[in-house]
Amino acid sequence: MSSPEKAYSSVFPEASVKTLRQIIEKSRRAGIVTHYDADGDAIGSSLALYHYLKAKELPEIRVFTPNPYPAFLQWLPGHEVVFLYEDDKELTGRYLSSCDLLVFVDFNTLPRLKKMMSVFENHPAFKVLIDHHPEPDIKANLVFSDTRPSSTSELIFYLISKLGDGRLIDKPTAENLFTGIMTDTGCFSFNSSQPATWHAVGQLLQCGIDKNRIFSLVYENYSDSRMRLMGYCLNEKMKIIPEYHAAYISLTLQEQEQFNFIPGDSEGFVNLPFSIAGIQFTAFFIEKNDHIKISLRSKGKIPVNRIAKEHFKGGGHQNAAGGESELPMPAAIEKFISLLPQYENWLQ
Ligand SMILES: [Mn+2]
Repeated sequence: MSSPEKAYSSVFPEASVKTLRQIIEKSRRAGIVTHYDADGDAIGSSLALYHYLKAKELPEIRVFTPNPYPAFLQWLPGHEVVFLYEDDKELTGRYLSSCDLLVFVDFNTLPRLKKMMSVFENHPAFKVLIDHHPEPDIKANLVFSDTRPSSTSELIFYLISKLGDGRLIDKPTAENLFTGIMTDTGCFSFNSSQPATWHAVGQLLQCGIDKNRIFSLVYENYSDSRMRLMGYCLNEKMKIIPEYHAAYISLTLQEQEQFNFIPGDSEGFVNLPFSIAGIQFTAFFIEKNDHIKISLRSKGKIPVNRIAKEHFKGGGHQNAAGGESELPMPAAIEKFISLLPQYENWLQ
């Protein structure tokens, strides 16, 4: 049996790990940056890294997201140090401009930061990218990227171990890493077939985390209006296209208002139709102020990242991707439906 610890050894060349160790030692001011509409893995991996760099006594460290993130993540240890770029562009811009170390976490291309990306144009800091999305195109001094790990959190667990600092993973760090792995695998229902993922989880449990409490804080913490919105989506908005094994749900601004929508309320909705026998391809359309945000999911070989990239200005993983459209809702849905015949042969 091969050791799970060796699973991603190709991601962590000795020379890169050594360079990172030296950089962490000499950096004075670090900025940890994650993507727009941050999810559990984005925040969990960023905050785990924050705790780790603190333990390494790096003098000043801050975490940044472009916009607000869901309430069900606002208990994660350290969440109070997360700065929202949208809240104070000048202050966050000033801090980030003076960083000597920037770590980009859980995204593969700068446009995922939306307007915040302008801060990083020609930025002189030492840049590190830690991510699990395919084909990263961010120019960084060090890139730790691989699509095999379940999550960026899992990758960070192994990176800290590689740096020889496994003992610095304390309970707050472990709670963040566990949350990232749990949410990016849909509670271990997908992207979690590798022993390395479970090895990491086993090690995190040994740090004294309360798995049931974390589950409850993330998944049993919604408002009643969110549950009613889910019921409405399933009963009135879910459409099934049996000949293409596809299903989609759409939500307008007016419907969001009707159910007192707050960020995070539609989390996981895109996966709901997979409970139906035979569904292999799902989409979720949600109206924002000036565009429609589209989430795509698939089973098997259907490359939703390619569809997102080619038709909806987005990208992601083979089975989980996102994009957007400037079209009105009915036209965006129609465009999605018109693409389905192309993928008929990819169905299982
Ligand atoms: Mn992720």
